[in-house]
Amino acid sequence: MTHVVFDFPWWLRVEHFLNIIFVTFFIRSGIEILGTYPRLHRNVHNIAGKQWAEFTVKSKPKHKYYAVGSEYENYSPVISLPGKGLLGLGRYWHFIAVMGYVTCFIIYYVLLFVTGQWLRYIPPSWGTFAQAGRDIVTYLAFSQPEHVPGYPFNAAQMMAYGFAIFILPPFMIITGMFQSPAVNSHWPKITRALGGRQMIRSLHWWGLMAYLGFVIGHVAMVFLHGYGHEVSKMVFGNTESPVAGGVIFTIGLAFVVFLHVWATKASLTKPRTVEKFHNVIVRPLTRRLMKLESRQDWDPNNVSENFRASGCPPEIDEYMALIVHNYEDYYLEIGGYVERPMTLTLAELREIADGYEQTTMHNCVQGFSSIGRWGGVPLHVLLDMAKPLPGATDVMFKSFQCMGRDDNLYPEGFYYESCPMMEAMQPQTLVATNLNGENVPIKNGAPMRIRQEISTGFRSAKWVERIEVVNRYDIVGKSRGGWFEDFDNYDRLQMI
Ligand SMILES: Nc1nc2c(c(=O)[nH]1)N[C@H]1C(S)=C(S)[C@@H](COP(=O)(O)O)O[C@H]1N2
Ligand SMILES: [Mo]
Repeated sequence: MTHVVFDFPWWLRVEHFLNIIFVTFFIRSGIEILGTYPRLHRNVHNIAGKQWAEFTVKSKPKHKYYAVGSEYENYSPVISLPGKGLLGLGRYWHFIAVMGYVTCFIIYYVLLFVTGQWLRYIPPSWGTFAQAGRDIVTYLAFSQPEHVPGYPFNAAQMMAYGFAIFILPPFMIITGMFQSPAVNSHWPKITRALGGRQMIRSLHWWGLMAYLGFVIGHVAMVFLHGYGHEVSKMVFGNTESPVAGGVIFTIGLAFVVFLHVWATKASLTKPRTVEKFHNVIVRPLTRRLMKLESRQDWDPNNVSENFRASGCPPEIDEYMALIVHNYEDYYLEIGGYVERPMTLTLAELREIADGYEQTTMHNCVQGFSSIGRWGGVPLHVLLDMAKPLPGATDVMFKSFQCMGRDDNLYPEGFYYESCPMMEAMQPQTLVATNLNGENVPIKNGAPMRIRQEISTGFRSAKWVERIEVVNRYDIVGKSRGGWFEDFDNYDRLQMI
């Protein structure tokens, strides 16, 4: 392998340019995502006041219940993509970038190994590590360290590039993946081994810091070594035409800036276009993730003392009357595209449940988590009783909660959600009547709420009145299959 000439082949230059696009999109959309729950915790229970970092000056709303969006931090669109607390769109861009980045990276890794170019990042001896330290001192004295003999850069650069190419990307992919409810519910042991949901989120944030540090250091180095000279290596593969190289590279950077401005503007003015683009690129992945079964086995004795609630309980008379009469008049309707429509009282549901419980982790799309021991009937059991007709594709859930009235951030209409039949048939998709051995509390969806354990929290409809099997869901509401899908651009297949 020693015969490999460490040059800058065309594929490496292309990858470098694509990386500028992906990494900057990751950083900006990542900041948007961080802003919707601008606190970092270590503990999966997110105990209030125990955060180790906070990126907001807003205090938490004082009211006992508050609208889901009221703790969002609205960062400026200059910093975050797209800014203004638009979590749904920030997530679209983050995951579009994931698909592009991972694809390119796989190709890039293969080429690095096939061509032997990967060896350029492998220190020739232990002495290279000490040399890297001395190089940093040299830089601090505003001089340039010598190249490692036979390599295209000095020891400090070798370390920094090696870290950015072989350590940081897998670290970000793993800590990113295990924030996906489909992934962490399928591999709960690995999730715990990595330190738990909030630790993983915090580690992903440290990765963001490492990327920011790398980008700042890398750009500073380029200027220190001479802009045209350095960037022409990434244009022509050599330093022979620093002026032309500098001009072409600058045009490339202007194109990256243009992409960011376009993405930000499109998100703010034409969210539907971004949504369609996202669905084409990302849904092949989320559809696959839907096949991962939730097999969560969290410790039933270590549930969250305060299972954090999102959203304001219904205030309509019908629901109030149910509470006053201790839910004795409640019955769940299961109907629609089924052979045998049914109504079931709470007592009947509990009889069918026969003590069934599952201890699972709640993943709010904003980023917080809780652990609860839920009791109830797996939805597939009820569907087997109701017998969906051939051609049934989805299951819809209608809530008692009237959003315009109860959650003042939204227009008039009842909260609803839906899921594809495959998700409805998942072993841990639950019609939940109990939380931690008690009736489900009002704040968490009394008397019955759905648990969609492979998806983010908003898909688990609370205060559910009716379950309807359908052969199409897009004729309800604004056609996207759920309240937050319709109003906040959250994806219906929110498995990540
Ligand atoms: N009807 C209704 N269901 C809802 C919501 C809501 O506002 N209304 N919020 C969703 C969101 S965003 C989350 S994170 C979970 C929160 O469940 P919890 O309150 O039990 O934590 O409920 C989901 N189900
Ligand atoms: Mo949520």
